[in-house]
Parts: sequence; structure tokens; C-alpha cells
Amino acid sequence: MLNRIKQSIRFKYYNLRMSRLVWLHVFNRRGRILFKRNLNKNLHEIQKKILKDLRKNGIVFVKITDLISEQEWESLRLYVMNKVNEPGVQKRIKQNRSAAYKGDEKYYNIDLIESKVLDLKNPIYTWALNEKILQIANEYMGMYVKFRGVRLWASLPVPPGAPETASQRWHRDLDDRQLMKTFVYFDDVDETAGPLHYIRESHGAGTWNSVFPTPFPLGSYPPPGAIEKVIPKEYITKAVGKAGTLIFCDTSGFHKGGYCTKKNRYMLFCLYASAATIDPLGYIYPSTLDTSNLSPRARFALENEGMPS
Ligand SMILES: O=C(O)CCC(=O)C(=O)O
Repeated sequence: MLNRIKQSIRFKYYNLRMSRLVWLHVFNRRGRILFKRNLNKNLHEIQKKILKDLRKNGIVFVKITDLISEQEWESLRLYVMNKVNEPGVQKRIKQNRSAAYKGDEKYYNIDLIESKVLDLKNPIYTWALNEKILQIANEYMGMYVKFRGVRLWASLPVPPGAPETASQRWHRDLDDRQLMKTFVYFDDVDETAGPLHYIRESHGAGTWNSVFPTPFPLGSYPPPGAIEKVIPKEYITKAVGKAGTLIFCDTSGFHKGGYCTKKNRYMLFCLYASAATIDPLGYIYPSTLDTSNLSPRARFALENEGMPS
């Protein structure tokens, strides 16, 4: 009985926190004011195009070198591929390829970032806090956003016929009303390498936004086959692409991926959300963090609860 009351209060609290009014005018007031004061006046054409498609469809993909130099891409790629090729990682990959299905666990993913401590010199965090990406995230959300975490995954083939599980199933992320993730592929991703799938217009005010909505703080995982009954398959985007494909995606809309049948997939994702986000922070602050060289938007992105002063 007590548990049911607690549960009901919890749902009511998150419902209120995520209601448009409270989300916009209470939790995100500061982020919106700062954004308005420092509007991104000089967006490049490619950023404008990304924003237009992201707003309309909830997903857009480009080449990473449309936004960063070949040299910057090469150093990020080298960093990641060196990680992939470390003997310990190779051993885990061999052991875990086609591992037995384990219910709801992400048994098919190996996380390649061993330390969760934020390191501004690490190429992964340099990428995550890239000004052009932050500008896009801010424009998309209409506010200064928070950077909430990264994952670098080796997604491995599943046993033949294994059911889709966890993030291989259609779902909406629980983090926020609206959010932006970037995904980068480090190897070519074809149909057999578990491409990210997305249902266009299932985000924001899109045509399919009210289909199986997220009951905060839970996210939404409709039963297998339910989505296909409601949404025509023309709305499904399958993000197959070459190494260097960069995907922008609002994962409050329906998405799934990582169901590899033959090839491994090496993918990095970064998460940006509003100050009202409810998912735990995905990194740990070091005992000292020098943010003096960062722009105001990057500093705001790193100001999260629990940050040492
Ligand atoms: O592995 C994938 O492609 C899906 C990732 C996902 O569901 C997420 O990042 O929310």
C-alpha cells in the first residue's frame, strides 16, 4: 500500500516536472535566457540544414567531416580504433561475439570507455563539447543544453534468431521531453551491423508523437510488433552508412539499434538534454576541472548537479 502511494507520488512529481509549462519556465528558465542573450548568429549552411531536417524528422545524418576537419576526424578515429584494437578489448570481443541471449540486458554491447571521469583533453570529450555540435543542440532545444554523457560501444552479433532486447527494441528514451544525441560510426555500418533505426516524426510535435508516449520517469517500450501495427513502415529510417557517418537524433522519438547479425559495430554517442533531465549524469567530475578556456555554452553544458565548485 505504502509502496503504491510512493509510486503514485513519484509519477505525479515527474508528470509535473515534465509538463510543458514547468519544464520550460521553471527548470529551463536560465538556459533559455542565456540562449536568447547569446543567439547563434553565425550558423553555417550545413548547421541550418541539419536543424531543418532534425526539427522535421527527428533524425538527420551527414558526414562528420561536414562539421570538423579531416585531421580532427582522423585523430578521433585513431583514438577509438586504438581502443578497439587493445588486446584486452579484442579478447572481450572474441569472447562475447554471439554470446547467449540474456533477457533484458545489453549483453551485445561492450562499453569501451573504462573511466567515467570527465577529461577535457580526451578526444571523445573534445568531440562532445565541440562548439558546432553545442550550437546545433542549443538551437534545436531553444536553450543552452546540458551535456549528459558519452558511450563508446562495440556492438557484437547476436546468436541467430535471438529476440530483440533492451535498446534493440523500439523505445523512447526517458531522459527528457526533448533531447539530442549524436551517433558516430567508426566502421561501415550495413544491414548486418545493427544500424540505428528511427521512426521519423515520432518526436516533438511530429505526426506520431502521441503513439505510446513516455510515462516519465519510465521511457516507453511498446510490446513487440505494436509499433508496426500503428505506424506505416515508410516512416522508418535505417541509418546505414560509411565510417564517419554522423547522426543527429531526438531519441525522445522511437528508435532502436545494435541488432548485429554479422559485423561488429563501433559507435560513439553523446547525449545533450535540458536542465530538467531526469536520467543520472553519465560521467564523474575530476577533483579539479579547469573550464576557463571553454565558451559560456560549453561551461553551461558542464554545470550539472554535483559539480564541485
Ligand atoms: O544501439 C543503438 O543503435 C540504439 C541506441 C539507443 O537506443 C540509445 O542510445 O538510446
